[in-house]
Amino acid sequence: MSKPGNYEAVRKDIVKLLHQPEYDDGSAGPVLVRLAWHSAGTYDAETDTGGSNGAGMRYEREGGDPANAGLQHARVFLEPVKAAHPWITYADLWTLAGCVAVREMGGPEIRWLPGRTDYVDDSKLPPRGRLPDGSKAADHVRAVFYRMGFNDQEIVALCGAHNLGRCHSDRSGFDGPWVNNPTRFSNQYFRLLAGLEWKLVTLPNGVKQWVYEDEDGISERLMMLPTDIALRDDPVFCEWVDSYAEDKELFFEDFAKAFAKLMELGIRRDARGG
Ligand code: DDH
Repeated sequence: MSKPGNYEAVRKDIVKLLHQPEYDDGSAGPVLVRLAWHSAGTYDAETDTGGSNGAGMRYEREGGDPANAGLQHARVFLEPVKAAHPWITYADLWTLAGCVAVREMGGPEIRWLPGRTDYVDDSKLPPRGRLPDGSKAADHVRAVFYRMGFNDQEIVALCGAHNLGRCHSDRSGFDGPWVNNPTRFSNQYFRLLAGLEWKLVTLPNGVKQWVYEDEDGISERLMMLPTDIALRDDPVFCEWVDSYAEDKELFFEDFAKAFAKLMELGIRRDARGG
């Protein structure tokens, strides 16, 4: 067991578990990033409810939200780390793991602070349905992220996380990765979103998503959600899609800031950081 407060030791153990040859594209990284985001993304600024405090996904009420399907894999990956460092809260562990995973997959360093509690405050519990629905349009995306306190630029930066990982037909119903190398953090998602011709298809399960077909009509395995395409087609969002497609450094900088802000939603610390 490490000494309480030794977050460096926790970081090291998170790095060690990222390599998972039997899982998805060989990395636990993407699903850990999604766990961190979904733990925080329930925040509502107006009522100060939701957010990563409380690690509510441990319980059916939040963990069983269909939007969180598949995130049990991420929680299971982290159990040995929790066992080795029992002093860290789940809320801190999940958010830290997301930040460490981004960095280890080649992304920016994200400023992360400890201090989240696992105490579940019933008055702060988010209702289901606060996380975004991939089948919807730009107005839905704005409603969800404005509720958390983000602006249009931050929304686009955050959605650049879809450079990582994939959709699973048995989780969300959508299917496939956004980019060719889904375990390497880059601005490829924006370059493909802005640069390729996307075609709307209906999957056998009835779910609609966009796919890329090359000149010979051969369908590549790359995909976009309707909410991803909405970023390309919205007059304000698309300016940022283009900027991030052109400038990887700018994207990394803006992503790091916005993700750090996401991890802090609803978190308050006293002067000693407690
Ligand atoms: Fe996402 N995301 N996401 N996403 N997301 C999915 C996977 C991943 C939406 C829907 C989906 C963000 C924003 C949105 C990641 C990170 C982030 C899947 C597939 C769906 C559906 C799930 C599955 O089948 O396993 C929608 C809608 C939005 C939106 O903004 C409108 C943001 C902001 C982030 C972030 O991290 C900041 C990651 C990583 C994945 C890949 C997970 C995996 O298992 O691989």
